[in-house]
Amino acid sequence: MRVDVVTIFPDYLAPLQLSLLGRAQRLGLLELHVHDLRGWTGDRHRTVDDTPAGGGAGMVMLPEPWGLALDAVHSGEGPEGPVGGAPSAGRGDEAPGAPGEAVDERPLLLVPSPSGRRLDQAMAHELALEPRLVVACGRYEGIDERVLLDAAQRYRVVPFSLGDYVLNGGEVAALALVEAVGRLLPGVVGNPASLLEESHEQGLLEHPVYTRPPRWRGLDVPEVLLSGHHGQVARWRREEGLRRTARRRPDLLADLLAADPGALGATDLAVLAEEGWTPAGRAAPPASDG
Ligand code: JDH
Repeated sequence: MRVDVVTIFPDYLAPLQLSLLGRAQRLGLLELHVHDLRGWTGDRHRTVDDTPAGGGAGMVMLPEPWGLALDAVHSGEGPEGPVGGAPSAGRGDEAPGAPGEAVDERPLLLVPSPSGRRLDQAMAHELALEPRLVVACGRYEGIDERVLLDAAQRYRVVPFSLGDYVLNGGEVAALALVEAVGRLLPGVVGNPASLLEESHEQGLLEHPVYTRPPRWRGLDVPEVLLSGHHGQVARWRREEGLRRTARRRPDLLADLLAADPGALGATDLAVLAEEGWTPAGRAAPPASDG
């Protein structure tokens, strides 16, 4: 997969050279290009912002540098010309769509925005199937809206949000997106089976984890984990994941049942009832001693 990121703070993306994603790039599994938007300015001060139309506080990013940047990146260029191999829409060997159905080959343009669609694991999986992603990181009060309207002629434009809190710009969201998508690319994570066991893949939070020593500061590793009974370990983990989800993220349980009404068995529901969670979302009646 090729990913291009356009930002006024290219150094913000430097951590993507570390660890797993750095290795993925050295192996050629991920090709990442980070571009400085100011390379597409024409004035002495390399201006990228101006006052908002209609007035108000803050500044808005100018359309002209963004228009030039997205044109150039679309054709595989940086501010100084070509970078990497010329991007194709794909490898040319993708499975075709339904006969007669047009396949939209425009690359995705992902735009971090406080008002975008919330990034989740399902979206990360969809993005991991793409041959090419472009991420446009805004700052200040955001990018002039006409940039996204114009870009829609050559890109599939997808505004996305990291979550319901305010950031100063799109760079942290770009980092999170590239990491979440990059680790799903074939060969990036050593054991692909481990990906499927993760939190947000099963629709539940994960069980707690422990290592050595078996007793630390008076705290013991749960005995079942030292028992060697794989079946009991699996049951304990499922139960702990369910309890955590009921306590911390009951919204995930509702989503899980909406997507798959059979996802929770009778044993699961009994555990959840102990935590005060019932399928209708109503609190279970308090345990009585009568
Ligand atoms: C991209 C600029 C800063 C902050 C709205 C309305 C003041 C506008 N999950 C996420 N949170 N924030 C972002 C994100 C923030 C960004 C940019 C993404 C580009 N910013 C910014 C707040 C507003 N706010 C009220 N006004 C008085 C502005 C821009 C994000 C993601 N992904």
